[in-house]
Amino acid sequence: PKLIVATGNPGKLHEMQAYLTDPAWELTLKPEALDIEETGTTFIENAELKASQVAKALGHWSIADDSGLEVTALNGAPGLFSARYGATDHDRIARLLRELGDNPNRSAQFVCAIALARPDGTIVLQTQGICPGEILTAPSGSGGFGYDPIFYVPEQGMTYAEMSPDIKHKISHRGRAFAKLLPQLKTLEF
Ligand code: ITT
Repeated sequence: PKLIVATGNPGKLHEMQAYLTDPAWELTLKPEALDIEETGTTFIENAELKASQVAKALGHWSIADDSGLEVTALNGAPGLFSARYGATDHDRIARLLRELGDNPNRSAQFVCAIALARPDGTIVLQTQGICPGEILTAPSGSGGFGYDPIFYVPEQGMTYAEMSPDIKHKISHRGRAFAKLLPQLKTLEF
């Protein structure tokens, strides 16, 4: 069946496509004009909102990702507002580094919630993945998207932006969410 990927973020789309390789699903990008307001108070709620409303509007299966970066010393900001924290990736990174300043507590985590909706908008699967890390004092690396150049993962000794796509896909918040989702997706009847 057709599966609408309910995102307007090209970086996310690119990564989601790397997980959604089962030929049973015919991936299709959501039309740009169909923009869902993110009124939820959790990542899961927003992922469900986006998947459900896009599925209903188009009459096809839909999958959505809601994600963000939670910085401990900023009480979890930018969190749900990660996309709205600035106009461009550059602005968002600059603002985060400014607000964190020389605070010695650099601890942070990336969170990714994924939801899958049936053509009638019913949510049938939802899952969440988390990747702990640290915020650097300056960007490093050129891969990935968004906050990747300032998000350092101690286990890998690299920022998300320094990792090969393969490594990021394995260890990232999105990778961990999809690792839980994919086995369930396989057992679905459609
Ligand atoms: P859609 O809602 O259309 O999918 P969005 O960019 O608005 O796109 P979100 O509301 O979920 O999506 O915002 C997530 C933001 O968190 C995103 O814009 C990035 O700035 C950041 N983000 C999420 N995953 C990331 C990743 O793997 N690497 C870097 N930044 C990421």
